[in-house]
Amino acid sequence: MSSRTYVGLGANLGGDLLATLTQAVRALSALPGTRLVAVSSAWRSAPLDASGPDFLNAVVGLDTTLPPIELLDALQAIEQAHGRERPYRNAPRTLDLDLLLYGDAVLGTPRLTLPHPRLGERAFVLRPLLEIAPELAPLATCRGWQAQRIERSGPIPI
Ligand code: A4P
Ligand code: MG
Repeated sequence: MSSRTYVGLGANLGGDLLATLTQAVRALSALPGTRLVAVSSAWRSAPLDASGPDFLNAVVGLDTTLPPIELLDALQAIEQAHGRERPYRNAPRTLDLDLLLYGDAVLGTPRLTLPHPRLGERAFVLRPLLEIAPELAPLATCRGWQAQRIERSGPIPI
């Protein structure tokens, strides 16, 4: 049985951010037991609680038979393949992949928290997520997110 999951993508280092997101979406859709069901636009956003240049963010919807931890392993492998370094928390990054939702799973383990703990307060997650899944609007728990600077940049050419 497969589960509907949503993955957030973000990049703010390494040149062609749109190419990075596009390659990451292709890598996600090629995962075993996984089907790409929705891709948001790319959105340009100011760094939130982070430094460096503007981010390009997106969200994809996937149907997958991979269990949550195996999906997280796969996300981290794709990050590594894009040269992700982790000098400190919220450091600028070539590619960040966050597991936002996995079906209706609720999990609080050291390696994986579901839903993603900061999902409901960040425009760079909520704008692309609600673009492809407007029925998830009740997840926007903090009203301040609407004031965060973000603009639609264009489609992801997958
Ligand atoms: N982890 C626990 N739960 C999850 C989950 N649901 N999805 C653990 C992914 N990972 C999860 O993540 C640290 C650890 O979180 C992982 O080893 C995993 O076991 P990380 O990706 O190594 O580090 P990070 O990204 O620096 O930290 P974190 O907490 O993921 O930060 P966020 O919340 O991802 O924020 N501003 C804009 N405009 N756009 C952005 O994309 N991103 C961040 C990062 C900050 N500001 C931003 C953006
Ligand atoms: Mg992360």
